[in-house]
Formats: sequence, C-alpha cells, structure tokens
Amino acid sequence: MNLSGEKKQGIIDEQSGRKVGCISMELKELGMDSWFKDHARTSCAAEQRIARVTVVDRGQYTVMSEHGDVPAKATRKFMKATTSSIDMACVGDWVCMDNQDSEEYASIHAVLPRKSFLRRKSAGKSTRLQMIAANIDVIFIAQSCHYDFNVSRLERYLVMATEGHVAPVIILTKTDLVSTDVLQQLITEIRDEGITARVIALSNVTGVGLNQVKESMECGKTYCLVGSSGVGKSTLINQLRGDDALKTQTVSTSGEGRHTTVRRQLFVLEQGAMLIDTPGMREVGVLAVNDGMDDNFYDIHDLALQCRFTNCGHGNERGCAVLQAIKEGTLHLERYQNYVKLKTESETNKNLNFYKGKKNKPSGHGIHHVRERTSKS
Ligand SMILES: Nc1nc2c(ncn2[C@@H]2O[C@H](COP(=O)(O)OP(=O)(O)OP(=O)(O)O)[C@@H](O)[C@H]2O)c(=O)[nH]1
Ligand SMILES: [Mg+2]
Ligand SMILES: [Zn+2]
Repeated sequence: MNLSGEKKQGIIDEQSGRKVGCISMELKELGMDSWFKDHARTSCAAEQRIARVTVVDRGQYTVMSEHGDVPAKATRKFMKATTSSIDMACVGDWVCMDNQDSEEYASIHAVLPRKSFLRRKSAGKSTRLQMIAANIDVIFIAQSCHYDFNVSRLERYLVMATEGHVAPVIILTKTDLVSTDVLQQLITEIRDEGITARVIALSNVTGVGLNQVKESMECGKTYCLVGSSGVGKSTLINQLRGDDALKTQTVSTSGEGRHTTVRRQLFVLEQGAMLIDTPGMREVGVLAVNDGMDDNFYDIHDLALQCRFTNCGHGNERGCAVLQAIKEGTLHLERYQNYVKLKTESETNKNLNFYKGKKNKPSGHGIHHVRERTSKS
C-alpha cells in the first residue's frame, strides 16, 4: 500500500504563502493517523492507496488523497460483499482505492474501520440504519432560535453523538431574529434539561459567534454540521470559507418541503479543519439503547441505581427513586417523559432490527418485554 505521498509538499501560492487547492495535500492533514495506517496495512492491497471520501452523491463518490480529488465508484466485488448499507462508504470514510489513469473513475475496494460515526434510523417507518458521516471528531448540532428550537430533538442528536463517540457542540443560529432575553431563555431551557454540551450563539447575518465557531475548530480534525433544513448550515460554511460556494435559500419557517443541500460533502477549511455539510433532517430516529442513553440521561441513570428493584421500570413501582425525584421537583417531568419516549423507541427499533431477516420474528408489531423483578434486598 502506498503511503509515500504523505511526504509530499503542498503547492504554495507565492503571493499569499498559503497552500492552494488540495493538490499534494498530505494525508495527515485530512485526518490520517497511525490507527488508520495500521488498518490500511491489513485492509488495502499493495497496489492500492488510501483516500478519504469527501462527497457521496447517489452511489458516486469523490475521494481525496495527496493527489487531489478524483471521482470514484465502489467495485462490484466490494458491493457484493457488503450486506448492509451502513457498510458502504460514506462521507468521512477512509477507503482503499486504485486509480487507473485510463479509467474515468477510481475504484473503491474497501472501507477502513471507523473510529467514530454518526448514523440514524432511516426516515419513515423503516428501521434501517443510515450512515450520516464517519470519523467525525465533533458534531455541530445547529438549531435556529427562530421556530426550529426544540430541546427533545436536541436530546436525540446528543444520543446519536454519544452512541457514535462524537463530541457535541450546540449552535443556536439566527440569534439576530430573537431578543437577548429569548436567547437567554433558550439557553436556560437547555441547561435545565441537564445538557452540559457547549452552546455557541450564532448569527450568520451579524457575524456574532462566528469567531467562536472558528476558534473551536482545530487543524486536522473533522466536524459535521447537522440540523433541520433552513437553519443556516450551508450559510455558516460559506462564511467560514469566505465565499458563496454553497447554495443556500430561504425556507418557510416550518422548513417544510425545501431542502437546499442534497448531498453530504466534506470541505477542507483554510485553517486546516474539515467540515461536512449535510442536508436538513426532518427526523432523528435513534437506536441507542445503552451508552448514548445512559450518558445523556446520566441523572436518570444515577437515580435508577437507587430504585428498590434492579429492573425498576420507573412506572408505578414502589421505592422508585426516579418517580420520587419527580415528586420532589429535582427531576423535570418533561425530561423524564423524553427519556421514556426515546428509550422505548430505541428498544423497539433495536428489536425490529434484530428480528429483521430472522424466521422466528414475533407476530404483529408488538414486541413484548418480559421484565423480571428482582428485589435488591
Ligand atoms: N436571519 C438570519 N437568516 C439566516 C441566518 N443563517 C442563515 N440564514 C438564512 O436562512 C436561509 C437558509 O439557510 P441555509 O444555509 O440554506 O440553510 P441550511 O441549514 O443549509 O438548509 P438545508 O440545506 O436545506 O439543510 C437562507 O435564506 C439564509 O440566508 C442567520 O443567522 N440569520
Ligand atoms: Mg444547506
Ligand atoms: Zn425506578
């Protein structure tokens, strides 16, 4: 496998002294490290190179390596070998590829293991998983202060982030459309829910908060912007890039029907950080029963340890510490309801996924959990 390209120098613009384009980009600058290199040594054949997927558009890819951007397609053999859509290459993935000069497309032969990922349940009734992006250091969860704001949805994104081992930062956009008091209220609502992630208040119009976003981004790290349609994700990327490369457009306040960005795309910013733009999401289905739920609802998790029954359902059980906390006002009822909703949804989805393709699926849509009660004492 060819890793020699890492030693290549970038092309320096004589006037600005900056590297221009992505020509001769070092793989390290794209986030390559010894962990991926070790995996590449075992996954990629001798004549293959490693590259990072920067665009996915209906089965066609753009991959970036030290030699620049090239269009690519997955080989038939690789497609045949993948059983689930989440095993296909997605934006942010490192892949083994070869690039015959005579061919129009480079070939993707394999996807390297992912260090972190963002995925959700596909929209609608399906319980299939859908990859959003891979190998992400930080997820920027964008919500507009104007109409879009919704704490339960924030929590869904946070569960998704924790499950995929991605650090979250919340960006409240369009602060120019609300008063300082309203903005403060929204932040208080977030903190009241027990959410501790960093919050950046941003206006793409006045530029307030833009520096905070910039300064939070580190060279060689990968960031992914998610959120509803119309909250200003692409506008923010344009601001960070200092151009109008990405199409943006006014949406109705409900965000219905308009999705300006239609593909996921990774951009390398001037300061060396990478940022992925994604199309607006209408639904954020979660499938995280364990880590994601416990980490984000750590307060409920801790309370549950004090319930009398180890398998307490926090419904109407005697000696339930969670219900007691609600009664005493130390736990918000809404937060608890949110927790129950997400937990039920994620368990149901997980079960449906588990049974998918198995012969002895439970009939109907009711999957019953038999909960055994064991007393601690
Ligand atoms: N007032 C105000 N308008 C903004 C702000 N940021 C973006 N907009 C406007 O909101 C509209 C939608 O912005 P986009 O950047 O296209 O939104 P998006 O999140 O990329 O939307 P999708 O690509 O559909 O997911 C555009 O008309 C922007 O000019 C902001 O901070 N304040
Ligand atoms: Mg967009
Ligand atoms: Zn309980």
